Amino acid sequence: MPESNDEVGIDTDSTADGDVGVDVDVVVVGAGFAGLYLLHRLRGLGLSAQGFETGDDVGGTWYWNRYPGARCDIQSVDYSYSFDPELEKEWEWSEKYATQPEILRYVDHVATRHDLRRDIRFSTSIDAARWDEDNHRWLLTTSEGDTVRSRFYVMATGCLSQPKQIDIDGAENFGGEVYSTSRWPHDGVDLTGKRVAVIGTGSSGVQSIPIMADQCDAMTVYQRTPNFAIPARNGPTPQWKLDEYEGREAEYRNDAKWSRAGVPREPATEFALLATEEERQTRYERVWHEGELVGAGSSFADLMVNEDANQTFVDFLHGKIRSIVTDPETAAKLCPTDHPVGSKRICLETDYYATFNKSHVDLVDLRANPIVEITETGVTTSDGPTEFDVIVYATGFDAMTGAIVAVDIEGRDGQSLADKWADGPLTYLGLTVAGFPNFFTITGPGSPSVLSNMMVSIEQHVDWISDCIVDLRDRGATSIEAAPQAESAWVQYVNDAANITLFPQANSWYMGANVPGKPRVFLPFVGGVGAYRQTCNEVRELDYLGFIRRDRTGGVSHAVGVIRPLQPDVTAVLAAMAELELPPLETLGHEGARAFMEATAEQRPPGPEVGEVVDGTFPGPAGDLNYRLYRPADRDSNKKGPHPLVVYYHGGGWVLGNHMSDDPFCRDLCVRSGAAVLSVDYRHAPEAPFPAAVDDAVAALSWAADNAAALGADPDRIAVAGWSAGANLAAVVCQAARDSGGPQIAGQLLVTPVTNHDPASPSLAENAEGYVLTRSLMEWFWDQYAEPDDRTDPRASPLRGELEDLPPAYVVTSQFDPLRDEGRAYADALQSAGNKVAHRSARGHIHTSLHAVNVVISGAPIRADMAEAVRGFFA
Ligand code: NA7
Repeated sequence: MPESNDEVGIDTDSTADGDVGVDVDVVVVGAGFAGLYLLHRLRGLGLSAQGFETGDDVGGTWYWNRYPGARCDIQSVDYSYSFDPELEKEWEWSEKYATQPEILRYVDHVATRHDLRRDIRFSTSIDAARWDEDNHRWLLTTSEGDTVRSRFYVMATGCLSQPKQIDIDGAENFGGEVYSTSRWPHDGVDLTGKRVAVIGTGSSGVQSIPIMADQCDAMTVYQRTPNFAIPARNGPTPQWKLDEYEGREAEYRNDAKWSRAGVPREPATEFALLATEEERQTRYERVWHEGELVGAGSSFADLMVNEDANQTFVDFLHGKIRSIVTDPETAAKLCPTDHPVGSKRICLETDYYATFNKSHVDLVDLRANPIVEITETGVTTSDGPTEFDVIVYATGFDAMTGAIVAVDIEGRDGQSLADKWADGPLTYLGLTVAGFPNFFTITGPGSPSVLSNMMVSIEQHVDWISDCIVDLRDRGATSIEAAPQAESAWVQYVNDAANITLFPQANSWYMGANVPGKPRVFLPFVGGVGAYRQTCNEVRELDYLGFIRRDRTGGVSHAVGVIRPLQPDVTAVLAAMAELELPPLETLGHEGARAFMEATAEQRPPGPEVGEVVDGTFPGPAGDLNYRLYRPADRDSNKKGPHPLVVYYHGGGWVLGNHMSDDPFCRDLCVRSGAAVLSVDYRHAPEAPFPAAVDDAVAALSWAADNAAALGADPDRIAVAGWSAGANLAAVVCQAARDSGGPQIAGQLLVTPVTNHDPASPSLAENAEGYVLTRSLMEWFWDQYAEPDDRTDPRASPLRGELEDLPPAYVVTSQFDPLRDEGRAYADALQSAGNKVAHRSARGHIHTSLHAVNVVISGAPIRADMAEAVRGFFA
């Protein structure tokens, strides 16, 4: 065992503790890829470290999972360490996806090369861990009964290391041989001449079934849920991969670090729903022939966020399965229909589907014929018993959290980690847990981990933890711990990120849904390794934002704050915009700004299909103006309209935009609310300043009311809506209609409205920069639109108007909008004046994100609420 080193290590000034055998800087649990690299890093930093490993040698998941056909599913070139360039040079992978024995040889080679075994106690686990607050140390109890004391405690226990308990009645009664893919005997299993049952068709089942089927006499595969699989097309590393990698290894590794999945690949920018059928087929065929998970999961930009887009790939894969499996009934059973493709980890297969063409292989669909029990001689389903010599369980893992909560971990004030995580894991960055000082998890829940190339994620975590420990050492601090506020904000962010995608729809181990009783929470962070790395780097650069540090003398420092307060997709859009280094809109002049907005609109994804779109004109006070009418599709073809009508005013600061510029948003509102949406144009500033837009907006409403029937709408059910400056006009129109005795307005939907010219509003100061609508842009809009004296006119600042007797209102404000406070103030004032008002505050949104249909997916639930409110106006 290594000795603690007072000279270079972390402070070891605590009182001696008689029953403690060893006192080290860091205890590392697990000797897989993560634990080994961490031990290597710590040694290089002059820290004393002790590793513990349950197995009797290194390898982690590759030590245990020795089932036939076990391979990695990320190409070996990628699924290998990058920290040691010499190692990269001297090791050559024999196959695209290395087998378990070859990966284990690699791990052995690394452990030997860096002499890592000397710091590891094998065949020993950590059973319990307790934070000793007085001494700022962890006390760890081993399976041998001794106690080890350490300043830091790191769980490098892997995400798929705790096998799921077998949860099938009678399993213990079986008298034949029983194997589990995750604990396969080291000297192999001979299945020759045997009748074999396999339960489970995840990756382990898919990899092992074809090989076991080749050996045995008869095989029955018990399938609860079919998985999507594409051909692995194993063989030597493909030339295209070598071309990308060889000769530019460092650059390649760096690209991997900043990629989405930890493998360099340009993210798809095309949308499946915009592509032609032929384009889609071409791309899916390429995925099918390439045999790479990363390619499959990112074939189109909308694949994992749009169900219709996803279905196009589902249909393609179903077609492939039917083309391989000759019996149509078996093929149908093998076609997954209960989850979007990619929402469970796609399997890489070699002869898996073809195996079901063999006469000695049967497939039982457990949804149709559930297992009643396992008996002494075999498996009984609702169809009757079948006898077997061998049962193989390929039933998966208690993923991501299982191995961590298997240890009895007690943090500050005796808090148990298992209790804290009873409703799902709470972590800050997937690295640390509030209330558990100096405790780290490598690739823990809340980090990209299993959604990425694990090697990239492991190295990033090890490096971050090592830097953090060194930073503490340099400051003379003795502990670091996540602040509860930072932790809950991160958990929220991780959930928000998952909820943008289709991932939560599947009953997957990503969701904890495979383990009975486990909380249904999406465990990994879906935002990608590059964005995540950036986040962790920023936390460090912001003096460990969200962390509390303590020193020996009781001193406390806390970098208060939250690292990602915006919605994940809003963050991504802002990052993409920042990369474009666009000039501020107001510097382009009104013509230039309009041209820019039009060009941008051409590149955005479209909104949903509506029943009908009709363009036309209506008479404004100074000449004809354009409108675009969106009619909902009538679900019942015998019952056409008339629909309620929403007169909609577009945004653009009274300067930009037209009746088509909010097209996706209008479509979305039309489809969701079932109302016809009439998007009307109005004259713009500076050519036609205040009150031209107001006059036009009022005229549009009157014309719509007079012509509703001709538009196929119901004249007695008319509401108004608008976004930004358009919401300003909608609010003003309601006041005008009240004052002039009509038309009757059923409701007003005001989305991030301008309601007042108040340069002193706190939200204008807080969100003045960085959230698209800046203070300077807002002031420019006002300057174009209204003379200073006119800005207090209620027709420009409706908050300053008479607010009694107005139509019911639904006001939406965004948290990071300079206009947030005036929107809220309008909602409050409407309420005080006795109107019916609902105010919806959009957490993590900016001024422009709510109406960015199919771009900012996190706005969708808020748009659904808006539509519900519109339905309510007409109820
Ligand atoms: P998985 O992917 O969790 O697969 C486990 C399989 O076992 C899956 O088909 C399960 O069906 C099935 N299962 C689990 N419990 C039962 C019971 N009680 N009855 C019938 N079937 C059951 O684990 P793997 O080991 O295959 O792969 C894990 C990861 O390792 C993989 O994603 C790669 O990253 C490598 P279910 O789908 O839950 O209905």
